[in-house]
Amino acid sequence: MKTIWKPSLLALLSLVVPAGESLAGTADFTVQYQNYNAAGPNDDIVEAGIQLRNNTAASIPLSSVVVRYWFTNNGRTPSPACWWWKTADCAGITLTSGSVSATGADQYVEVRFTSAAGSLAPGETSVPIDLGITFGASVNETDDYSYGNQTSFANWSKITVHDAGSAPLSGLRGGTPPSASGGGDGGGGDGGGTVSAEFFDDFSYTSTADAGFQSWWQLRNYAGGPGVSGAQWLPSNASLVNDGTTSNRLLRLRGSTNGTASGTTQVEVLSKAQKFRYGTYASRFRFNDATLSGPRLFGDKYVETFFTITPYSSPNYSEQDYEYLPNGGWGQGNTSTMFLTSWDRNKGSRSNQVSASHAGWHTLVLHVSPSGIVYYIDGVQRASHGPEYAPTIGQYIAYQLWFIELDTSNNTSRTYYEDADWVYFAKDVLLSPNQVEAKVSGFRSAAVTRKDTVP
Ligand SMILES: [Ca+2]
Ligand SMILES: [Ca+2]
Ligand SMILES: [Ca+2]
Repeated sequence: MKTIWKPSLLALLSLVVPAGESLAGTADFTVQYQNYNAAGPNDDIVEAGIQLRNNTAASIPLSSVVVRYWFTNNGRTPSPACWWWKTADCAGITLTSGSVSATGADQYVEVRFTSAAGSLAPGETSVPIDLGITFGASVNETDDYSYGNQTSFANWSKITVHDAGSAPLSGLRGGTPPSASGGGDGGGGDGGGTVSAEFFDDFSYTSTADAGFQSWWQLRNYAGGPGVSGAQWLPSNASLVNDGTTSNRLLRLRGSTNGTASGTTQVEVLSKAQKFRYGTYASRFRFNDATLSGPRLFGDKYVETFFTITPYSSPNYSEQDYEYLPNGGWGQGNTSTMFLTSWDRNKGSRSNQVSASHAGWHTLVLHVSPSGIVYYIDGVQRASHGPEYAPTIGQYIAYQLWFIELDTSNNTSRTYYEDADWVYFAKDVLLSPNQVEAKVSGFRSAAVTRKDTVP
């Protein structure tokens, strides 16, 4: 085994001349690559210099993406290693590998970033990641998809960038992945997110009395938790409204209180079907800090939520929650906080918090697979929970607005609210947030306001 060569910092400052290569797929990132060991295509080591350019207008946390290097292992067992000059001991990076069935690749090494890796500003290019993959014996590199005899840094589309947590060939953010050879796991090799069964509702109804709405959704009218004891759950707290001056319709959920339990109403909209398990769940959703009417009182702690659930009484109970607390609560004082929480009957729960106002429209994308649960907000991964939280049976999709506690000192009526523009589910495939947006755009272009092919 050779020692992995560490390029000098001086050499790293000289580079980056775009090669003008045409890049297919999404283009949030451009990968630049130098083969540090171009002289040894048939030895025991791959040595790739990799750097990422953020092509978007937004700062992107590196922890939200991964880099995949694709190769054939020629029957050997690879051991990935790396140095990264931004943090000399490679802190900020972890490496893993996985199997794949694709043209030029039966395996890939995935570079992941911890929060310590920071963010890439718009237009910024990272320092090089020095990726080494050792095999313990000679292998052929020239049959590897990501291999190139490229002796200085230049654009390279065959090393790819994906959303963290995505399936091997999915969640594309930069470069062109190898073509899938057979399989049909729904991962798709086209970066376009091949979907075999899906559920979509643009909430294009006149009212909740519409037969279409009633055939897919149920409005809670029975008392009980969660929320303030004695509060009512009112079907009439859900309605369909116009999106401003447009004809696009929104599902609006309202909760009201006058500071007393009996004067408090909550709302739940639950799918009639309990058939959603693995796949991509998504909703474009408006959280609000302001009230619809009356004063905003920080003594009112309440929850605006999009979530999945199985009956709490079930031995197979599971749940994945986006729960936004505009007025704080649950130990957060008055600080607006998003709770991202996964539940399992036997394993308890795991939660991450984002302490910031989320007022306004957001696209929520949830990946649920046997590997675990990943929460995205506006394309940025905000939480990842392990396989112990993967649901074991079909789940419902739901929205609620409910009160944790009330400001009982003020008897002025006030109404809080949230809006859902659309909801989407793709069965057994993990779509990137960009792919979800593309699906919804496609439905709208085709004038599809609702669709359900999920068995
Ligand atoms: Ca080599
Ligand atoms: Ca090979
Ligand atoms: Ca809509």
